[in-house]
Amino acid sequence: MDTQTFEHTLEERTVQADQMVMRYLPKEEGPQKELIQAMNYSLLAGGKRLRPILMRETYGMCRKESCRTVVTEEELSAFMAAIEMIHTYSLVHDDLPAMDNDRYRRGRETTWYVYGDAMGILAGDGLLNYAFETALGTLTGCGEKEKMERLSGALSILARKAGVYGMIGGQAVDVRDSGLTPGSGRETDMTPQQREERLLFIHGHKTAALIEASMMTGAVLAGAGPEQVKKIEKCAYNVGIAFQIQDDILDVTGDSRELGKATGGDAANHKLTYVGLKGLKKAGEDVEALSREAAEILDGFEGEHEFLKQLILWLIRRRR
Ligand code: GRG
Repeated sequence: MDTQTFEHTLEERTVQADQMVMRYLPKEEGPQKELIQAMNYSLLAGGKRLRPILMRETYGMCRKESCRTVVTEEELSAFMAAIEMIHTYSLVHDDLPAMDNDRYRRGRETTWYVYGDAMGILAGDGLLNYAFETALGTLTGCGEKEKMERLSGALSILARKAGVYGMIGGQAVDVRDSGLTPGSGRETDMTPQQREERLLFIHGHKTAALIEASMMTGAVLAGAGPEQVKKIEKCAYNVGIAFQIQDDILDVTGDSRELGKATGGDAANHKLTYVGLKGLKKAGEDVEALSREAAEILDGFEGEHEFLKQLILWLIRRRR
């Protein structure tokens, strides 16, 4: 696939994912209208829609023509919207004054900055819950055993990877190490190896877990078996770690207008980052190596994955 075709396809897939998210927005009505406006404000702020795109592409790669209709595109789309809601909630909460205290995200003022702290917290809570309401909607009237197993398998992955043993767990360790909770702060007597292990724990949970959820749910909904799902998990872990390292790099070298958010926050918040640990050059090399390994894992799959592979390689050079 040449660069022009890739970019055109990416544009097309992003528009599709945008439309998908829009179809599932809660209606801005009732006494809680302001809460729903705050939820939709953050969801409609744009963003790359990377997670729903990864889900759809993995579903396409793993789907067998013979069982095309077990889980429909319609049901997949509910999961695509759900993962973007979970991701958006995490950004809304991460931006709060109690966490990163950011005023600018996705090229516009952050949710808490527009609607206030209390509504920012509730909008995040609302998005997380609405994500599960949306995905659970696929179970209504579902009598078929195989379909039920796939949908509930995908739901379990979503819940676990977003939770204590996934994203929230990673964020909690990050927040603690950054000294944001009473009596906390980075342990000063760690060896370099322990520091690297801690950083990989944080990156692997805070960032990679949701990327793993995106690709693994796509695979499970398509009917992939446990061995294939394991391979997808490893591939997505690599993509997630590379994505976070690139985020650390962009925090140092990026352009805030291009990124749609402030840069330099990691240094200002004394965060342990991959760039801080290994330096810019090695960080860039590791993004490349992790992404190439992820792309090789995909080559072990028979289903169509050219665009997915190009997307993973494109992320190496992303500027936003
Ligand atoms: C608050 C429970 C909780 C978790 C927050 C995701 C996260 C955990 C914090 C965000 C911190 C951060 C900027 C991490 C870097 C990786 C990342 C998730 C970047 C944002 O994702 P993109 O670039 O965002 O896909 P868009 O806006 O394009 O969707």
